[in-house]
Amino acid sequence: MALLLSEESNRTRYNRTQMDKEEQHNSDDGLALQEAKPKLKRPPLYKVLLLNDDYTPMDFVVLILQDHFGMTSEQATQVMLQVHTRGIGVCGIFTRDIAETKVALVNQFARESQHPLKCTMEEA
Ligand code: TYC
Repeated sequence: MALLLSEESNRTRYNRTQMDKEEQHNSDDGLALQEAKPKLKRPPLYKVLLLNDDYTPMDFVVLILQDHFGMTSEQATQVMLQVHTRGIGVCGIFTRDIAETKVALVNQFARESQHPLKCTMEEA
């Protein structure tokens, strides 16, 4: 009886050892693995702004808002008047490269047309 018990317990121990080995083989050798987080982030956005001045003709500003920012003449007139009365206004919100390009094109067109109109950008 003692022998029987002892044999059983040896077999139990053997099985446990085998299971441990398999488990170790199939797992991570003790390294803690963390699942990778999905790492897509939305790009930062920038407001493109127009600044008021005393000399640029209202029609010229309206034209810029239509041609560079896709506004109707009604929308463009509203934004132009907002800039005219408040000093500054938002033309649109874009990713950085697009905002930089719009600022550069608007300022270039204003300069070539000899108007002091200034366009700038800031993080939204
Ligand atoms: N203040 C200008 C004027 O009275 C008009 C104007 C509007 C100029 C908007 C710049 O971003 C501007 N002629």
